[in-house]
Amino acid sequence: MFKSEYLNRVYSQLEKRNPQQPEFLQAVKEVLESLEPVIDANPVYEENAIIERMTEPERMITFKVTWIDDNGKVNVNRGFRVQFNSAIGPYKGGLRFHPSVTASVMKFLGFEQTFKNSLTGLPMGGGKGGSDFDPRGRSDREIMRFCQSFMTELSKHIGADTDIPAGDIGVGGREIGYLFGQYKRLRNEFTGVLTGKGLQFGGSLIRPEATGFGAVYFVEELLKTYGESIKGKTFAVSGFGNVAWGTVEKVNQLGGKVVTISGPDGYVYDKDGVNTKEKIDFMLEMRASGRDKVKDYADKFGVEYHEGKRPWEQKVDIVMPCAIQNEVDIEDAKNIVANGTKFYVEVANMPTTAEAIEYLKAHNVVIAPSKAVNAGGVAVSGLEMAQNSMRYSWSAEEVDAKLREIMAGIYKRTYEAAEKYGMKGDLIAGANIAGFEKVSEAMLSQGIAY
Ligand code: 2IT
Repeated sequence: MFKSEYLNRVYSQLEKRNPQQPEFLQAVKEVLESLEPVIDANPVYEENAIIERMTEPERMITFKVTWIDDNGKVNVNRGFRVQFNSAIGPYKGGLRFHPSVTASVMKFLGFEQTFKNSLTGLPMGGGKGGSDFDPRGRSDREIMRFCQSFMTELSKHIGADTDIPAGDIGVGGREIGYLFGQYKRLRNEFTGVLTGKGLQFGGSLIRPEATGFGAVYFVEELLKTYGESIKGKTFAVSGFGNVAWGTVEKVNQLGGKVVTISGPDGYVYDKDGVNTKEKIDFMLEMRASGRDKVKDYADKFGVEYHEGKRPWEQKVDIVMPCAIQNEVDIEDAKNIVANGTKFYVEVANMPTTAEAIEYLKAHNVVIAPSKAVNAGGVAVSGLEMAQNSMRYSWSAEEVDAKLREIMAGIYKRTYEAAEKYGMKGDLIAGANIAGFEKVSEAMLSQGIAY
């Protein structure tokens, strides 16, 4: 499967050891494919079992979360925290509350987070966590009780210099507030143990926007390489959560037009663009309502609604999946190619099936991988940690300028790493290689520990 004997050996061992973990294996395989030339050129990695070590989390915590709903019923969920790699800094990564959360999903996200955080240039290791708890339709009080129970266990494993969780799907400012409150109550300690906090208690300006803004800054850099710009381009976006919202906002600011957003129920096609304050704010209202139906947008603004469909059938210049893993499959990839789309920009974590990636690549679509594109979110989390350590806060302009510079740096590192190994323009390979180099060098310097 791989040309390298070493990688074949490691990967088949990994398959044996993780038989029920398709998402984790998918994420690892994609990275190992990119690393072949690096591994071949540097025997030191095999000599030190670097790939074996990088594909095994340092620690994987699974715990029970019991909580009482508004009807007095006792509920049981499963909580996770994966502390994947601490070579370059304390574990850092989001918490996801979604029914699709499994050990496999947590491990794929934690594995990718390690590379992503490395790419930001900031000193953060990789971690991820969450629960199979489904927040949909739950009252505010139920969310609070769940968060308090979840943190009661999680608090034993995290800390401002150990492991710093943040949000992800199903975990926004409200949830981070409840989690922070419970941590403080348990420890009697006011520290920057979580990021994505409210502005009143140590949060950073621009953190809610950061993932989407960063993704669009990345697109800006990418388009420069091809002598193009965002102005006048049309975009298909999926999702309507925090990431899609920031993306839509920034595309508008830079003169592009987003014509789709989507939910679990289907997608809307807004030919004029999701381009007024009212429309953009409505994305937040839809999330707050907990209904999880993008049909509400179509009803309110009188635009096309495609029930049960995904936006990738629409002809646009740039495609940006912003929802969840494996949301773009081979059929979608065929649509994207048939529509003549030239730029495919992953924003959600691993939104593309392996088969779809292969098809897009074979048809010369430019692919920007999520671990580079969406790194602006965790990068501004890193800036939030820096501000907390200084007991200080930067203005929105300062944070935004730093974010823009960080994204330009990520693009440059990604582009140059691919070029260095003879794969110019292959940003998937570039991101994986650039992320890998820093982490593996740190591991080598620290001896055989983890
Ligand atoms: O996937 C991600 O990078 C996040 N959910 C953000 C993580 C963070 O620590 O801000």
